Amino acid sequence: MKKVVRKALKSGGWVSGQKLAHMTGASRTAVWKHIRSLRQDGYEISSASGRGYRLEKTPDHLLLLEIQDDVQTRLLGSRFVIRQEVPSTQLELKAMAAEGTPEGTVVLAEHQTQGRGRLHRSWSTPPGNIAMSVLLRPEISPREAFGLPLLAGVAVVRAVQAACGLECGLKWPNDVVCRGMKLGGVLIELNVDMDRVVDLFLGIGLNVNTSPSGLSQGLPFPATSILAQSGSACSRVSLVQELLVQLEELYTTFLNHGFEPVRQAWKEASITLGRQVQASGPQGQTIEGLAEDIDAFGALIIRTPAGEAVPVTSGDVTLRPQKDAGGQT
Ligand code: BT5
Repeated sequence: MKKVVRKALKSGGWVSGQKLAHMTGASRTAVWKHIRSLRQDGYEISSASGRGYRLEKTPDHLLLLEIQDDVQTRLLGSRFVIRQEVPSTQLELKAMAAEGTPEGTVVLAEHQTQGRGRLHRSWSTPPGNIAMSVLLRPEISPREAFGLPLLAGVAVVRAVQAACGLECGLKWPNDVVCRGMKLGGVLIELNVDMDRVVDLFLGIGLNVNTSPSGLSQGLPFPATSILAQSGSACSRVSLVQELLVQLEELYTTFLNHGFEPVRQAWKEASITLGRQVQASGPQGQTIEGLAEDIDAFGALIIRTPAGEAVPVTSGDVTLRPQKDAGGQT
């Protein structure tokens, strides 16, 4: 019933208590209680005698009802769990997967105390950002799963453009970058049985409505947020909904047609290809050269000065400054 009241108010303008009572089939006192409960959730609702109620502002909390309301996906969001604070949404989702939660389960948290990056690094989640983990169960090998961080990166770039009107790009393998600064990152973790993926935990961290001063200082790679880049806040509810739509579309393409269409989409959003780069492998080795391409599994192909094409499958990449730059990376 609360949902009916909320939807009626969201259609805009004044709605009388009588009309709300009629729509919900409840008494005007019951309607008033729902209005009070919505206000407690953070909705700003004006009331005026003879006119009724009017929604002034929807809260930017990651409210479950708001996200579920209009989500346009079939698989992703089969179940939503929204927490105020968790150590890590990845850990939360792993525990739920062990209990048999369905594919498509989405965990979101307002705050993480032990947010995780790749290679045992940490991820900070100041208030107003997105920390999200999605459970997938593709019938693929671990090697094929290597393309999933790239797929998720494309989904983030498309969603940020569609929901917030901001252009950003992808730095191999998993960084979402805007004007040379890190806006977000992707973390994929797997449960594997023999040579098949059992559970794939797709984590996305995205700096959304944090002011520049609220972003972690002293990071090796400068950080930014959507607010800092565009100058205005972006609805995290719309952004999460759009992210799920883009993820589902790309994931379906990947399952039906393989990695190639995703690879092409990644190349279009890349800020890595065509640049001189330095890659550090997990064993600390350094590979320098031109970032030429990504292969059929998502490995970065670096053409060394000696002319050798070296595939890089893990680690990090540093972009060398461009001579005619302007810093647009
Ligand atoms: C990543 O790792 O970029 C993947 C981050 C994934 C985070 C999500 S949040 C939801 C889900 N639950 C989790 O616990 N994790 C996932 P990596 O490429 O290793 O980058 C980590 C590095 O980015 C750190 O070592 C810092 O230098 C930097 N960093 C940390 N927090 C940041 C932030 N909020 N914005 C920009 N850079 C950050």
